[in-house]
Amino acid sequence: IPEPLRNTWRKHQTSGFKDKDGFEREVVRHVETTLARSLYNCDEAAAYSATALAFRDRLILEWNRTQQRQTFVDSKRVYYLSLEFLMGRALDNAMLNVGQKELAKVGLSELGFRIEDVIQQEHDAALGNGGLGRLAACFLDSLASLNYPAWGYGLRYRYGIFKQEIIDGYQVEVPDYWLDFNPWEFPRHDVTVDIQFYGSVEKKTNDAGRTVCHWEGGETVKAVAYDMPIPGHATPTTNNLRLWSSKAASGEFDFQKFNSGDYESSVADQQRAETISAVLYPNDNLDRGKELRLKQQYFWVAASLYDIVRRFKKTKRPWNEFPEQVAIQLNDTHPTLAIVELQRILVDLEGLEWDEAWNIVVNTFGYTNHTVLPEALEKWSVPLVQHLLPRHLQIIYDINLFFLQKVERKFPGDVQLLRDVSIIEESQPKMVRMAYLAIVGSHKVNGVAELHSELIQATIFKDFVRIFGPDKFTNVTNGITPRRWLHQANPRLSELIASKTGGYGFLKDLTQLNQLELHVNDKQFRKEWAEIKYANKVRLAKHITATTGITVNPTALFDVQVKRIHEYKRQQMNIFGAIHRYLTLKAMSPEERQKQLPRVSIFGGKAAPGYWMAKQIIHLINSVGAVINNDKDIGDLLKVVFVEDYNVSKAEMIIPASDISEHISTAGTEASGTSNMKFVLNGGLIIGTCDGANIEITREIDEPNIFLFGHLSEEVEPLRHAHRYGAASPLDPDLARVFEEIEKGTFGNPQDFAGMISAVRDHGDYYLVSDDFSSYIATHDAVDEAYRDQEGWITKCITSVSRMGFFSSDRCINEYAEGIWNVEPLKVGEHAERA
Ligand code: T68
Repeated sequence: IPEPLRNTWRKHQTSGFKDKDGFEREVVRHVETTLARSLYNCDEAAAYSATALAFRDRLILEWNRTQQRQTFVDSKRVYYLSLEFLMGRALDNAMLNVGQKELAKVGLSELGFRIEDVIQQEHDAALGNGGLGRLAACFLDSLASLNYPAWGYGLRYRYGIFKQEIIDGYQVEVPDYWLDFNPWEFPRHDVTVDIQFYGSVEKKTNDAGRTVCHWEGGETVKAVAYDMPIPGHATPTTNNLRLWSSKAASGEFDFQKFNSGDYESSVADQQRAETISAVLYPNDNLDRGKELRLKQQYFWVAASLYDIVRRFKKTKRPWNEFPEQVAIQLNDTHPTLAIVELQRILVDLEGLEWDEAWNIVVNTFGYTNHTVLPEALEKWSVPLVQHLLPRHLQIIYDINLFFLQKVERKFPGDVQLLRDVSIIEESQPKMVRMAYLAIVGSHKVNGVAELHSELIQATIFKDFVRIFGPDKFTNVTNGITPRRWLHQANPRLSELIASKTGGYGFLKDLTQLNQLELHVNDKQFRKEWAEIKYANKVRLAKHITATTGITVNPTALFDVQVKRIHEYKRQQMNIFGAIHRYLTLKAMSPEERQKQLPRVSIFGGKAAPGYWMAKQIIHLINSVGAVINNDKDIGDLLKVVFVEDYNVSKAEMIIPASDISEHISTAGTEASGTSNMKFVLNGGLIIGTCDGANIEITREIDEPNIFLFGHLSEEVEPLRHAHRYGAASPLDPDLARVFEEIEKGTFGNPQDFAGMISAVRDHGDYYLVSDDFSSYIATHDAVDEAYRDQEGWITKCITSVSRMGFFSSDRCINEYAEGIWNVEPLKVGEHAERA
């Protein structure tokens, strides 16, 4: 727009509602015009839609300004590539982050609605499986809150993680179609990228006499951008999450085929293209190597890189400045093809020399590893990659060749080493080892908790530490956003903390929580603390009764394990422990029983649809619940509850209601865990193994405030070895008693649970359930003891919360920014005017 006309624009620029009246006006306007409804038929769903649209309008204006500012300043940007973003609900978060929740609460009530009910209308954005996807969401919140110029890139799945129903004690999966009404996304039909698959590679000589590779033929699919604004907390910065959706390249079905009567195949192409972004793979910590998954990965990576490169090229800078302008973080190996794709762009399309290009690539990428479990390490079959991405396979072979030459120079004659570190595994068929490719193509590799980072350097990546030296490998312990996981999930606790720490500053600097320790003996404060926990438990108890029909006593100890169901996380040990408790109670006299502490054992989590053992665990939990919960001898002393369809919004209700939560993975298997941090931050204690971030939590809050048990990670391999070669210790007697009861049929057909039992008793007990069982049971007895002393318990809770400052994702993002990305936050005030 020419300068003389810009005044007209400036005169009419809006900034969204400013006060309660303005908010109400916007809601009414959206109800009446956007939704075409009126005060006579505005239900809670419509109230939600209109409120969301009112906030969206505000966000989008800030979003625009943020993008203008970032373009104007043109400093280095961070791109976070993740196949999963487990965002949960957006409205509450948006209201809190822009600081307008109170206003909306009053406004909605004047319009006839309770804000809590309106918030509950929103469908979770569930584009992730578990910890990895939720971590990406916390990172986006921190990046925006700290004013980093950052974008997330992901896939816009039409179906997120399935909805779980429990029918007759079994998990049933129901599709999660979440896009019916999604006010938080902006389709950018003008931002599209054509993505190529299949075809072949031709070598040609260009005018300069240089051989260049042309990737030709094959099929093309269109990527369409959908943007979601990511508001920072108490800052105008509103970053962008760009999700790609797939469409047929022509955009329409084939009219020629249609006219000639070939109706089916005329729509088939379109459907095939749309399949790419149709559904999230529901496996966590498991790699299945499916072609469609590889297609998803390349589709997303190629579209994102095209976008990033396009943005860089607009600045007209020389290519060697690319790593000074762009940092790309790979969330696990899922986006590793980005390394290959950038090398392809630079060499094949931009004409750079291999070495110059490779230097740029390596300095651009960082890789985060999230697991040591061998079944989760991604590998793609060479024939599959050859077929789908022929040019990329050539580049991977070249990367490998130059890498192995380097290894050979450093360790001459070590053929075994060459075989061990080769990006190509010499198996049948040959496989591309994505983690190795990610290491070779990145300048930094990090694990997600101290123990985990040590383990990857000592085990799966040890040869790479020898080759590249230790400086390439680092640790960034995970964190969580206190905005969602304290302020939003537990508003009363947040308010109480604010009253003792001089306001809400702790939400932006979580170390300020340490001031709470000064008040640990303040009677009134402790009383309010306990009341809040109780109120949160009452709320959860109501939800449990409403959804399962089970009544639970909110004064009982709430013992919670909510996370994906996986053998390594050992929900089976937890339910065996509950059976043991039941048998112990049954064996007592009624008088003795009455002295026991009442407990509610709460489970929640999804099993991957193809993970038979995990489904058996869910079935056992429900079957045990059905017996115990109806046993008159037991009454309130023990209840076993499975909360259906655990997701982010359920977590926001469950976590604040926990007294003790379980983080009991076999030592060395849980990379970090992040819910452990959420539970402690919400005034719950934890029982756990010396694994992942539990170790650092212990260091921060101190041993007396955590219930640790079980074998240490260095003991795990020797024990497994002993199991395998016969020298194993016999089955734990208490566990044997539990198995006996299951096999007697007390909890239904024993055949249904035979697999779980034989995994422990007959197949080497890989996850050491029997080895850890006695210390697990003894530690639960210690939990009971500690809980009886309510005053002592509250002291532990307050002390722990006050020491949790380290686990903010803000700290974590600052570590990435300094140690890996070399980026700085934008000073918002300073540049806002100029832009
Ligand atoms: C989790 N990983 C780790 N993976 O298990 C957890 N995997 O310890 C850690 O705290 C968290 O990452 C964040 O670092 C996962 O959640 C997956 O969900 C996943 C998904 C697809 C393929 C493999």
